[in-house]
Amino acid sequence: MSLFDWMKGAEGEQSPAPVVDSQHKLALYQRAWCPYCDRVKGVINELDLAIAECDTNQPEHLQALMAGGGQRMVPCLRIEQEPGQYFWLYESADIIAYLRQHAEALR
Ligand SMILES: N[C@@H](CCC(=O)N[C@@H](CS)C(=O)NCC(=O)O)C(=O)O
Repeated sequence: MSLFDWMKGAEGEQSPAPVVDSQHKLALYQRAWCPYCDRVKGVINELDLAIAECDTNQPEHLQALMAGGGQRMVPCLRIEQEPGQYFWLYESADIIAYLRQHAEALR
């Protein structure tokens, strides 16, 4: 392993988002007036997926996002990899890439 690889690991690179077999295992944390959220929601519509939305203007959803994902930033895709065990995917571009890549398997 090179020094460069070791340093990347030391920075705590995030593991890849887990692949799941149903859109019902996903939830999008989002809120109104967020252009990044709107971009993700546009792609969800385009792909004809039905993904639950959690509005972080509601305190219980904001609290769940911060407790699970560690940041208040939206959009964030919650992926249920095992019952009750979640992976939190931030960044609209990464969420969109994940949905496009796995759309067929999710339907
Ligand atoms: N690079 C991020 C930017 C997302 C972003 O800036 N979201 C804003 C809302 S539009 C946000 O949540 N800011 C942090 C905050 O309000 O606490 C992405 O593309 O998803």
